Amino acid sequence: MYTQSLDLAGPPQAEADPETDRVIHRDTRQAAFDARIAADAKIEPQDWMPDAYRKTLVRQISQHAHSEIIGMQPEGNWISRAPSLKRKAILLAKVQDEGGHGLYLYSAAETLNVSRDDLVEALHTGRAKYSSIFNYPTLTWADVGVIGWLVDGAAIMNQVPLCRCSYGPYARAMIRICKEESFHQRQGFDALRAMMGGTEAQRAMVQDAVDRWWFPVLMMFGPPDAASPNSTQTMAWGIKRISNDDLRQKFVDATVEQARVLGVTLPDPGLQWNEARGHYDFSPLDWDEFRRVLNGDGPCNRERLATRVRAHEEGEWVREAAMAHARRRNGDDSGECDAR
Ligand code: BYC
Repeated sequence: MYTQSLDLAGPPQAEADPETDRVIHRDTRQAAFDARIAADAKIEPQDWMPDAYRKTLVRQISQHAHSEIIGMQPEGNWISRAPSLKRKAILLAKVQDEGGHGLYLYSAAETLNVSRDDLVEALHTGRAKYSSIFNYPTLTWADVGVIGWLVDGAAIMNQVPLCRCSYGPYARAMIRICKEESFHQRQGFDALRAMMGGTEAQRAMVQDAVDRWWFPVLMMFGPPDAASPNSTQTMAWGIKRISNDDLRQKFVDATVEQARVLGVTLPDPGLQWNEARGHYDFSPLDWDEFRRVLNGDGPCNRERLATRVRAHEEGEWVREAAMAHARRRNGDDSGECDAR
């Protein structure tokens, strides 16, 4: 797994700058990096960066990419059972968007000198994490709407600040992703609104889905700040801009009114407006459940990973064909592809 250890650069080392051929010191580069971070300027792939900054970005961006790719499964499960042609077309496009987000993010990670194959292998062997939320099952069509409304809603809350992340390629990828996520959130809300205007059974189905997803969605934001080993450093580096707890609170505050408009009850008796804080209070979350899911023991962990590995293996011929096509376009094809 990409380590969390913040192995700071060792003693200053002399290195040759390939452009000027002059010997420059690591602490000079560190000072330039620190100055860029302090000035809120972007770090680009060709810029020198501390190893720990690079490792942290690889960890977060690749886990984010894995989440997008694994996140295609719970909703993909319902494409063939969507209740109308319109909903099916929307869902197809949405799931395809998630695949696209994964690809932008793998590309952003690759600018940090890691190979896509290594990242994918880390996912497939269970060394890399992906978002806890995708280890829960989609039992009914209402779950698809709730994923759009709540899961994508939480994702936007977390991802909008990442558009200002200090690492340029990640920040730029997030701008595009957030635009698409906004549409995803609205389509989820729209699907639920249609169901809430339907029969009693449909309304009960929506309420049941909200009851099952609400607490896992709140855990998407990560452990409480006091138990978040990475936050202090990633915030100092301008990767994360808002803490896990603050984002969770912003999400709760924004969602209560949406639930009222929809006509569903959020399943937390402790949820109430706190005038003094100017925020909604909510009940403590079950962090044991979160740890179990992260450790591979959620309701769908094994199924999600097995499905992903199988899809990767079955897609081998597509990757081979794409490589053969690329070689041919570059004029260095041996003709081996035609002979097959
Ligand atoms: N699930 O120190 P912390 C989507 C891990 S997909 C699993 O607070 P950090 C969508 C964390 O990695 C959007 N693991 O970490 C797709 C760390 O472990 P490691 C997914 C979690 O990084 C399809 C440890 O716990 N979004 O929208 O500072 C369909 C300690 O945590 C989780 C992103 O990936 C979790 N929920 O903060 C629909 C956003 N939470 O790595 C929708 C990008 C924490 O040290 N990522 N962990 O072994 C982030 O913003 C941050 O990485 C996090 C965690 C806020 C998630």
